[in-house]
Amino acid sequence: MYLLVVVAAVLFGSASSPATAQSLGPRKVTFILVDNAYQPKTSLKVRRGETVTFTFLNKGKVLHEALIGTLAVQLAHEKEMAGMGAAMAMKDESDRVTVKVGQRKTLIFKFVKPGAYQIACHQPKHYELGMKVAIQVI
Ligand SMILES: [Cu+2]
Repeated sequence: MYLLVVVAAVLFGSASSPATAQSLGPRKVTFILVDNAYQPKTSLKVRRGETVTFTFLNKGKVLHEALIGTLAVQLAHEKEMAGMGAAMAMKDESDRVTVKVGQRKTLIFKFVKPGAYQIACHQPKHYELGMKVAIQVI
């Protein structure tokens, strides 16, 4: 059963597009990071307990990041980053990556609890400029 799920993820995940990003099921989702947005901007629906492999590719001209978490997590990190002033790279963790220009990073994230999540960038001003994507965990 586990093997079947993995195979399905590989088969369907490779065709990442705005259309598949909306669908349910194990999958891979790729975001292009530009200045200052994620592409596609489409919101995602994820099942509770689902693990999603996210790939982030920075095609912008500045440093970006991707933090996956609830609104509370986003606001706490926004506050933390705002206190630091200039753009800086945070340490990669299980829920966040910093992506340099031209760099590609992968984050495998399991959505344990239902609720409203976001993927967001908290480099100076990026969050308020709308560099975020909504994720609904059902
Ligand atoms: Cu950014």
